[in-house]
Amino acid sequence: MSPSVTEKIIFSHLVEGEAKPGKEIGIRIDQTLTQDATGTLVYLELEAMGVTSTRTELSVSYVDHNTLQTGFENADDHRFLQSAARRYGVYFSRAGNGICHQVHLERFGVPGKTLVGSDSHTPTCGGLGMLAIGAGGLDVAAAMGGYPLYLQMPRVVNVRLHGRLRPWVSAKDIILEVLRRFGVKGGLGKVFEYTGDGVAYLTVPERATITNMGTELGATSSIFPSDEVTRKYLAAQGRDKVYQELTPDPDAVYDEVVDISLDKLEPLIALPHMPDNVARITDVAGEKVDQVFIGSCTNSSYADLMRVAAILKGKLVHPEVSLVIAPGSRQVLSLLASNGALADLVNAGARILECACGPCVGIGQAPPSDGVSLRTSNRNFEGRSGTTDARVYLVGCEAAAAAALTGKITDPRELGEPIDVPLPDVFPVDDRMIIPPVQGGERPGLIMGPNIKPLPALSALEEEIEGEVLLKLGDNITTDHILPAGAKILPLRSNIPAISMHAFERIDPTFADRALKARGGIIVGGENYGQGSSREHAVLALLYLGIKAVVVKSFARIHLQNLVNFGILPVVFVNSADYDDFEPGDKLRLERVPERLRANTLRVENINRGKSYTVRHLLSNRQVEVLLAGGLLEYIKK
Ligand code: MIC
Ligand code: SF4
Repeated sequence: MSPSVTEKIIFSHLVEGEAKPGKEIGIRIDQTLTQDATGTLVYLELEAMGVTSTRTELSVSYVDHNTLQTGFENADDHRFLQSAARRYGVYFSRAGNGICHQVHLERFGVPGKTLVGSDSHTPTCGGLGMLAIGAGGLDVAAAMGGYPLYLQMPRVVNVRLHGRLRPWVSAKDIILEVLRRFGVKGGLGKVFEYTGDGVAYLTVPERATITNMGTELGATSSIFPSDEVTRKYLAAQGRDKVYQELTPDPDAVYDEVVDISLDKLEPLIALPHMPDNVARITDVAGEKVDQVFIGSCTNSSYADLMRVAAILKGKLVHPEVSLVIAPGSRQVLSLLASNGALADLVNAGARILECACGPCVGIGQAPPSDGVSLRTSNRNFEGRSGTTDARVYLVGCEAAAAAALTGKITDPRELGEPIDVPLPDVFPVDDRMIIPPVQGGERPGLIMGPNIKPLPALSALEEEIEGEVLLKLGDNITTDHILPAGAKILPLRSNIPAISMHAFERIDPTFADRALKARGGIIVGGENYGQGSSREHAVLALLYLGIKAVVVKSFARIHLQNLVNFGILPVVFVNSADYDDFEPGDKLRLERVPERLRANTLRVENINRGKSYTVRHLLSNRQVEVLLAGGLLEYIKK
């Protein structure tokens, strides 16, 4: 057998199961990362599991999301996380040091290793030849405690890149092309592995742009080989010691193969409100733009921002455009500051933000009413920017900078002579904003602020589940719909009772009240329910409000696992057309749940219609037992 890169890493980390596509496997995890908005729960969960110190080779806790401190909540969370890092032996990347994925790529990622992170864009480090997977906090906590990460053995899609990108076409256009072909649910159960002669022309940060946004395919991960380009990047980061070459066997067999001719690609753009709604920039050129945001874990690297600076140098941002730039890391910002590019950006009228997620997840810089925002980030879900009726488009840095100057969507090829930004041979490495773990000594306690509340109580799945359909939803419901982010709600991430009151509020502001009055209920939905973020809050809020089951046409990967981890029953219609028979307010009943769950013969009775429907789960036997126990914490205790 001739393995792919993906298989090589899985085979060398396999601790349970058979590596056959679709079957559940358990893999050993070498590294973990958490970020502040999901991380506070991770450390509360570690505490609940009784773990005393991490068993991974390396674990890092980042503060990069909730850095806007409009009250004490986020600052208290940062202090809590710092105390947790000390307690568990975790590296602590302080606020200001940068976005977790960018910093992990620069300072910690290692080819051939496994990484799990409590953020859906963890696959960014796939750009270094790492198998990097996003997961809910509880799975990350379990990995930190030395448990394997369980997942479905993925099918591997080989994306063969041919030739070289033409001037003004960027790595962002490659991933937008993949999204155009596969769509937001086309990656379910798959890893996208990039090969071909075109790979050699892409730098590690460019590869990382592609693997980062592979998340929007619903994929398990995305990965590039580790080659000479990887070696040079690691050497420039002073980390050549961790380099190892990792390429697929020459006759590796893949489950699916697609070809992309890089020399034929054009600048692309994702139209509102889905990342797979991809068009050619020329199709929409001329539309007026109100805001441009350059940043996020997708496009905020050194070369990205250098190109922007070169485009803006000596010019001024269009009078009707607000240009906002957030560098991905302190390393990037420091380079821009020392070589003068920062001055070019500032002089052109850019509004520089700290190195954090910021506008990407609605933390400040909401666009104006009915406005158009052009962003280099990865998600343009409705309302995520903080302005419900804003239209967000996703582009690469060059197109973003072009629009900032012209005030309208502009083909970057109109900018003239191409700009070449070579990566430095040596990056200025300064890790002093990363506090290393202390070896030995006493285990300090956790410092909890008043907004940090205990996890909700978990209980075993009931014999019979009965409840009203509280919401009937369509396809592609995102976790931003289920539990929105944004500057107002994010500070409640450590307070489940308070954050629960915001569940589904953009779809139905009465939802939380109705759920509490009805003492819970059932959610009915369409395809790809729960796509997007890894936030466990999108499950914990429903648990708190008493939701017992979610019946949909299909689930997104991380969200399905989160439902299992907290004991909410996730099932799918066997016959998708049955979905049409359900209405809000219908009373539903599921009987003999444990027995039928184990046999996968569950039925949902719609009492109002006097009819019953077959539904099934997509879980392994282990997941069924986790669910029956009332979630992973209870299962581990058992
Ligand atoms: C996002 O991009 O939606 C986030 C915020 O990074 C989330 C994590 C979170 O909700 O805290 C993600 O992608 O997992
Ligand atoms: Fe942060 Fe946006 Fe990346 Fe999520 S997608 S980690 S919010 S920059």
